Amino acid sequence: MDNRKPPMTSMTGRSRRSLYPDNEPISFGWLPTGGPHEVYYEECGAPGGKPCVILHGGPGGAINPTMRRFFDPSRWRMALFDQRGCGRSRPNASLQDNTTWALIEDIERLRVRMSIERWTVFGGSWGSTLALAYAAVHPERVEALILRGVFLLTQKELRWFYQDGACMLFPDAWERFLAPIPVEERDDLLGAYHRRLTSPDPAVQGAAAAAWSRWEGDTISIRGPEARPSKFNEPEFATAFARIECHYFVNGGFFDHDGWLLDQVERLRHIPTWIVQSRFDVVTPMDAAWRLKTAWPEARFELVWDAGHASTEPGIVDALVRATDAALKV
Ligand code: STX
Repeated sequence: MDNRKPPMTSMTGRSRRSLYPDNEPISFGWLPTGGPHEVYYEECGAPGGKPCVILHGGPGGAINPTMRRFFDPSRWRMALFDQRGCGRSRPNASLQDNTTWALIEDIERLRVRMSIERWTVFGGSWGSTLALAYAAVHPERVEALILRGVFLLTQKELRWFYQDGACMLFPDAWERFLAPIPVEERDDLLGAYHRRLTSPDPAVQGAAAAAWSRWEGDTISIRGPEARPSKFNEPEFATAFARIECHYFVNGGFFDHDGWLLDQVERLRHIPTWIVQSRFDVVTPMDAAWRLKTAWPEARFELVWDAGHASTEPGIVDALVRATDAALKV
């Protein structure tokens, strides 16, 4: 039997790009913030290369070695960091002074630390939210934007994923998400989860964090459970991820009003931008990317049909690698 995999092709029959080879950080360290947080960062790729910053998802996720492989390491100088409370940043899972505006200040601290004037900003999911918010505050620092699985952090998107939407596609996983919450509290699942994820009882926090994180792990890929990232099962990752996500979501991303990000687009339209979106993204459905594209006709918009939310879906890797190559010419 011939069990070799067929070559990966796009819906147009063109062969697909894959990730750049694995590469090791040139340097890493912890950036002081003047407050309780120390932010872990890495510099990767070519010291004299074109600068970019890579923003991870969640909020509450972490950087990982795959994220640097979307960029040609011989041509880009990449900065990656674990956002406050995340990954190797200290203290882990802390919600203190943890807001979108604080993260934007950290991005600026990192830029100054690395003596970079302007950079390309790359982010998927919450990373796209943070990229847009950073560009809205510091448009003069952004050379180009590469956004995947656009998430505008509106009430509509939160309702879809955490209350009444995605449950229609994943009723089996949804049962597990509902399990820690008594029936009387299920009209406001974000609120019910927030109370548990901020509980002084570590057992209550841990159970809620496991169920919260599993829901996202279960729905993230079109390829099914085999593609679920194993880190969602690690208690330390799950706790930081769930606590920080829920904290940002009950606070509406700390934005001035619902839909604030979309209202900033007029000021960003001069920035060369690539939007990569999956048709079957259940976590951050295409509605947000479409609204962004409609408000921003100059942005290049690439729709990938055979993919879900994960950045590692083959069609998404292909589109993102082509986007970072194209951004070299900006
Ligand atoms: N959260 C979407 C998001 O940014 C609603 C996201 N989802 N999963 C992730 O990020 C990780 C893969 C980084 C955990």
